[in-house]
Amino acid sequence: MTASTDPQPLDVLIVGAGFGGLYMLYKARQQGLKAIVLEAAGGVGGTWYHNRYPGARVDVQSMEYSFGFDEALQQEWRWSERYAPQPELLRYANHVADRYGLRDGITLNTRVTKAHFDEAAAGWQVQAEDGRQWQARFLVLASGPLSTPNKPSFPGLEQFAGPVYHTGHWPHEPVDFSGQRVGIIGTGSSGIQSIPVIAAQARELTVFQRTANYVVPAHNRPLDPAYEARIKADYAGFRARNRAMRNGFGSELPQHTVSALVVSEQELEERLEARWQIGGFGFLGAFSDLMMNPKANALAAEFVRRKIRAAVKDPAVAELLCPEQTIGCKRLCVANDYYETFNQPHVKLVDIRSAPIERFTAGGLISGGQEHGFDALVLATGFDAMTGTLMRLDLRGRGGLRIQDKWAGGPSNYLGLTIAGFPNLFNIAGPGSTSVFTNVIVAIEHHVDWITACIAYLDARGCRTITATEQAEAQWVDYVNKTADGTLLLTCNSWYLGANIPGKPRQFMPLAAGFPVYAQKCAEAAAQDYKGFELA
Ligand code: N01
Repeated sequence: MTASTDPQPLDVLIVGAGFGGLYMLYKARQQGLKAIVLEAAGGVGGTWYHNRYPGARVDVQSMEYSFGFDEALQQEWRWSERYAPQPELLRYANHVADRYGLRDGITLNTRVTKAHFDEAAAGWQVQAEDGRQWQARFLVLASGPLSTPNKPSFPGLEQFAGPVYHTGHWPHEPVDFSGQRVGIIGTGSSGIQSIPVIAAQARELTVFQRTANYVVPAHNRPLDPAYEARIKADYAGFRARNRAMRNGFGSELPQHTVSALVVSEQELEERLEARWQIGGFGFLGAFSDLMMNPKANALAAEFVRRKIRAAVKDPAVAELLCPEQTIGCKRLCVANDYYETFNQPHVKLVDIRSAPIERFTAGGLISGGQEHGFDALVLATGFDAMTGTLMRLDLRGRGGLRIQDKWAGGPSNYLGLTIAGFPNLFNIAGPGSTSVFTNVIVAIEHHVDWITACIAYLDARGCRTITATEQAEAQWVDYVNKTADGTLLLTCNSWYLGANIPGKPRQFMPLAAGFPVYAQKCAEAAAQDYKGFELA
């Protein structure tokens, strides 16, 4: 392993051993580059290493949410379910690390805290928490868009006597809620997946909800061997069709070009019902304008509210579970049996919007003047998304420019990949790219392929540095903002906007242009000799 004593700088230093870091290491080595990964955790897998809460599973179908870079890998790996559970995804990450001999390039239990650009060396000086240092020509941040848990500072939380778990940082030892009274705060994707599973174990479950969310059924089931065989018969074609989709997945569903506003009531119902029965994100593709037109969106939202009222027996609880915001503005949730869970007598729903949490006590919390008791607390309160992990790094570019100063008003970058003032630095699946709007593995493969091609280009021409120009970056930020402007994505308080973190600048962070358009723009910049960059 290259550490401070090694006089030879690395070609590439990669931060994070999730899917992004693993593929980046593989690809860099394929290209003959000397590369390593530094990973804070005790194992590979990133998201799937940390998010091991009860019920954690992917909500993009397994046959799509997997690497497509190697035909042999995609042929040999077998998923057990339509939506793979977290332990299987973690096994997959470990399989990839072993299959491609990546482990000797990965240093675990090593949290990068500092990375400074060194002008004289035209590269990066990187330091870990324990003081070890590395030098590298290129720095690739594969630290994940959803990797820094959001732990709100609830008054008096430290007084709570029981254990507190965060879904995004779940312990590795088994957590047994049998016979316990459990409280859970948060009803986003993590909360919604874990609530039915915790309810099945706990003696009592109290769900503290600030904002109700739309949940479409997953209809998870064992993977159909006939479906698997059909996909594997032309996996490359399947991948290519998915890459041509706006979100990088879902090519098996027909694309509807019809507006929800022009069909009869019966046809509206039938089409939405058909997508409901299929399950998953395809629900929002039932019509062409659900994410563009508020009236069309309202029809789909009302359809889901009718489903909630039909599923939940207590009308008052059903009403509380009915979301008010536009559907799809906050990320749609996909899960099994979520609404039905609230029919169980030991599951209670508490509205903390009308009666906010006042404070914690040793035995629970007080909201609306009423004490709610529980033995263990689960925070399903999400992440400081997209920028949180970088903003906690001592990351300094040219002339000592700090990322905290550069991004004080919100993230800015070029192509979602590079930051003006930070030469030779690449960010995988970060803000300004379609990252979290796509099947993230499609986003990762695209980013890594682009980055490695860029490094090959620079090396072939003897260039030492590449830096996005201020002008290209400003135009890109403008493009990211304009793309969101025409949509309903700005109509609610989502983590896409940073609205879940008090004090975070309100800026729409991911690019809503769709993956094919985005990939085309990245390819065009590369084909025009890295237009928008300064090469030196
Ligand atoms: O986090 P979230 P998540 N007081 O931010 C509430 C991916 N993911 O971990 O909506 C009270 O969505 C907050 O309330 P509100 C996926 O991209 C994928 O669930 O802000 N409540 C909300 O209900 C997802 O979108 C998968 O009013 C507070 C919840 O906590 C992303 O990760 C699975 C609060 C947080 O929801 C994040 O999902 C899981 C406070 N102070 C996650 N602060 C799959 O692939 C926050 N909340 C299946």
